[in-house]
Amino acid sequence: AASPPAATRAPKTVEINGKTYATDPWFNISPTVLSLTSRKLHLQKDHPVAITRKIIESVFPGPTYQYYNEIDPVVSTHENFDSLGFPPDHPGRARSDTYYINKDTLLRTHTSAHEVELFRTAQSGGFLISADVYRRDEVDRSHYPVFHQMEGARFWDRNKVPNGDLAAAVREDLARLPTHNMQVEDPNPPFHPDRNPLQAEHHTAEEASAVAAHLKRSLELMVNEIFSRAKAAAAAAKAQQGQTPAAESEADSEPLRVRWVEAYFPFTSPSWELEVFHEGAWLEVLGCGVSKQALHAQAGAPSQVGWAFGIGLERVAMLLFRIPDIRLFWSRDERFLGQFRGAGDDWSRIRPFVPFSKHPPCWKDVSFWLRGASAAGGNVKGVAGADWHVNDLMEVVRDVAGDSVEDVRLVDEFTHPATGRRSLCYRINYRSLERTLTNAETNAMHERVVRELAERLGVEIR
Ligand code: FA5
Ligand code: MG
Repeated sequence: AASPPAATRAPKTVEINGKTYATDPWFNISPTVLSLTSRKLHLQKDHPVAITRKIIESVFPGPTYQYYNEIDPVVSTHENFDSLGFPPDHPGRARSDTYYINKDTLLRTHTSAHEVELFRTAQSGGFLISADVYRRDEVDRSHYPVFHQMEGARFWDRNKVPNGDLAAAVREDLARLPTHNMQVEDPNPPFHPDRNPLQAEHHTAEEASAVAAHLKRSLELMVNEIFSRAKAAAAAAKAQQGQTPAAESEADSEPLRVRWVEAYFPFTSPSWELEVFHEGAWLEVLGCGVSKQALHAQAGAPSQVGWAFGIGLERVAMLLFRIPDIRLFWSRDERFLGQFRGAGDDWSRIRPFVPFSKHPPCWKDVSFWLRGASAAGGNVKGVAGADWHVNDLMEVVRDVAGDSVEDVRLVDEFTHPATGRRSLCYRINYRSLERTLTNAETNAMHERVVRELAERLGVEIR
């Protein structure tokens, strides 16, 4: 994995939500990201992430589902990866992808980190966890190093169901769920011996089919609820503008289309992703599956059988509120926050977000030679090398320019014919969502980005 000289800048300890942690050379969390650990957007009244959370919670009611919304983001490597069956060499564990405090302690990359703990303690047979999660990633309008996920799970204890008939108990619970009228495409069988196997040592095909059917219906109902609310919001906005229902576009009256796609996660089998047809393309909104029995066993409850899902709250909120850029969620600008005021208590007041004036972009390029081993090439598309990872560049840009950067793209890659050295050129698009940046300001930011790239990543600017 790439090892930027971040450690040299690392503090000896860091404080996160009132607790102090000792760092070691694995530490790689930028000050910007550290400062976001206290924001907790999913708990802020009237914030679109919090409203989205509450709407989803309403589809998974208590007492069966218990809600956990304040679990600390600092977890062990064991919780985040090992307990879920991630192999030791899984790329997600790399320092280029994950924010580490020290070798054994990190900022959770997903809410699944808490599954085993809650399989042990949640007595009701179900839970929802909403929380901030952290990933080192690219910079664009749908990626941010901090976002929010909701984990959901439902499980049955085969020693406690009537007559010991697990499949019948699950089917009975399924029969109590409402129905919907979405168009659902589900072309694959509930499990497939190679692509999406049944955990044959632990349950029968009949049991897994019942659990899968309960899972799919539950999540379809959730998506249906979100999109019905999105549709109602759009219609209400039109009505307010004095447009009659006759002016409703065709897209608004089409039924919602969703589809189930086979997937792979180390902690579920079989597994699926749910995609929604949105503005002409299929968009992945969640991952899910039948929980691996090893998780229930670790929780001391090997007789549990059930399902789990993980959904990105921003991704759903962007659809529900038509929010075009993920940076907006972090805005403290009244022109953003003010548009949702009151909607947290009364969902009929949800309206599509109206962008405030779009400020002009200003892009600038930076070109540099890679150093050391990666300079010789051998790695693909400027993404990663022995001592180079594109996520390190992304982080430097975010650190310097913060939310004034809209996206960063590789625009050119070149290998010197004589020396074999590799050069990369990235285009950084500076654009604030809140105001027009002055030329002087943009130039100063870009100069600092260039300087810090040279200092922190050791690249040679061209
Ligand atoms: C996971 O994180 C799994 N833990 C999900 C899961 C849970 C599977 C339980 C099975 C059982 P994934 O990395 O695909 O999977 O992320 C899950 C969801 O989070 C995605 O479908 C998407 O909605 C959201 N998501 C992922 N990456 C981002 C991102 N960079 N920005 C915004 N949302 C994201
Ligand atoms: Mg995914």
